[in-house]
Amino acid sequence: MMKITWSRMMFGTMLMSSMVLAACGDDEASDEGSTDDSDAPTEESSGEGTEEGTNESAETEPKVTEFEPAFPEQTRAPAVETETELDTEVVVEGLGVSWGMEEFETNRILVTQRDAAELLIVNLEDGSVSDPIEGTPEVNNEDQGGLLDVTVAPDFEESRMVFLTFSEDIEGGTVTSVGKGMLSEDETSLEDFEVIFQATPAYEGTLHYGGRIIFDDEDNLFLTTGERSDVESRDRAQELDAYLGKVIHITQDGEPVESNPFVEDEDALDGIYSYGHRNIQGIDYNPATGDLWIVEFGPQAGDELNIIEPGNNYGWPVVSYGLEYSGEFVNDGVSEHEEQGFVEPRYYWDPTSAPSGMSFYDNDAIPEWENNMFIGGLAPNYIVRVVVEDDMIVGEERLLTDEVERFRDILVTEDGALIASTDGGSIYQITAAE
Ligand SMILES: [Ca+2]
Repeated sequence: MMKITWSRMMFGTMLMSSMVLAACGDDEASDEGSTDDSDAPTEESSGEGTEEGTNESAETEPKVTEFEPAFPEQTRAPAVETETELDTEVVVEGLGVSWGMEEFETNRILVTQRDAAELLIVNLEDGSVSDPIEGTPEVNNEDQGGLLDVTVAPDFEESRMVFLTFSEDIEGGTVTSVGKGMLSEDETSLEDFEVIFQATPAYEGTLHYGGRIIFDDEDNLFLTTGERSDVESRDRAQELDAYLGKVIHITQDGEPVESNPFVEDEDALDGIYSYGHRNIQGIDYNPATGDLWIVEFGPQAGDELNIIEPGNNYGWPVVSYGLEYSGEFVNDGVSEHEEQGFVEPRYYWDPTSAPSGMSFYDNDAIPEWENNMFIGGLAPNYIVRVVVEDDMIVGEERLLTDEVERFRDILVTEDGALIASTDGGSIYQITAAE
C-alpha cells in the first residue's frame, strides 16, 4: 500500500505542469456493432462535461452511470501528456477495415482485411502494399465478422507458420476459429492452411467474436473470444462447457495446454483459461511485470482492463460497471465484482473508450512510453495511452484525437514505432521527431 500511495504522490507532482487534454465526444451509441457501418465523421461535442478545475482526468465527458469504483484508481486516471515531440505519418491509405497486424520482419507487417478476408504485407519504410496472399480461409464477414487477427510462430524464420483468427460458418451458426498455414518463400500464398481450433458452440449471430491471439513464452497460444452479444447467449460466458466469453489457452495444434486450470474438471472444456468476459478485443503481456492483460469491450460504459490469471472469473454478465444500450441495468445492476466473488477489473471506462486492439510499448525509443499500454479507440476516435505501475493504472492520455479515425489495432515495431491501423483503411506510424 505504501508503494502505491507514494507513486501516486509522485504522479500528482508530475501532473502539476501537464495540461488536461480535451477528448473528442461522440454522440453515437458506443457498441462496436452499432457504429461499424458508419464511416461518417462524428460531430464533436461542445460540452466539456465538468466544472472548471474539478477534473484532472483525461476523460472530460460526464459519466453515463452512477456506479462508484471499487478503489479510487479504478477509473478516470489523472491526465498525462507526452512530452516527446512526435512525428505522425500515414504510411498507407485506402485499405479496408485493418483488424490485425503483426511485424514478421523488421518494418514489414502482415495486415488482415476483415471484410475482404485478405492478408496483405505492408512495408512500413516505403508504404508499399502486396497483393492479397492466397490460401486464406473462407470467413463469414457479416457485421463484426471476417478475417480478424494475425500472428506468426515464435520460430517463424524457420517454420514460416502464420496463425489467423476468423469468424467461420459451421453447422448451427458461426464460431471464432484459429487456423495456420505456411507462408511461401515468395510470400504469395499460405500453404496447407488448416483450422486448428473452433470456439464452440456455434451461435446464430454475427457479433462479439473476440478474436485476438498472442503467443506465451512456452510457444502456446492465447485466444480471446466474445459471448456473442445477445441476452440469450451471454450467460455462456459464465458456463464452462462453452468457449464463449473466455480466454482460451491452446497449443499450436489447437490442443488444450496440459496445465490449464479446468483440465481435471470433467464438466469443463479443457481449453478454458479464464471466463466471465464480454468481448475481448486486445491482449498483451506487460513487459515490466510479465502479467497478461486484456481489454474487453463493455456495454454502454464499463469497458475493462483485466489481468488474466488461470481459472479466474471476471464477472460478465452477472456484474458490470456499464449499462445496457437501452439504459437499463445489466442483470441486477451490481457493479462491484469482488463482493460477488469475481475479479475486479484493474480499470474501467465510463463513458466508453470503445477499446479495440492493444499493445504495450516494449521499447525504449520513446523512453517516457516504456511499458505503457496503447489501445485503439473505435467510437471515441483516439488512441488511449495508459500508464501502468505494477497492477495499477496511474495515468491516461488520448492521442490522435483530431484524426476522426476508428483505431482498430496497435502494434509496436522492433524499432519502437507505434503503428495504428484503422477501419477507414489507413495505417499510422508514430515515432519520436528527429
Ligand atoms: Ca468484469
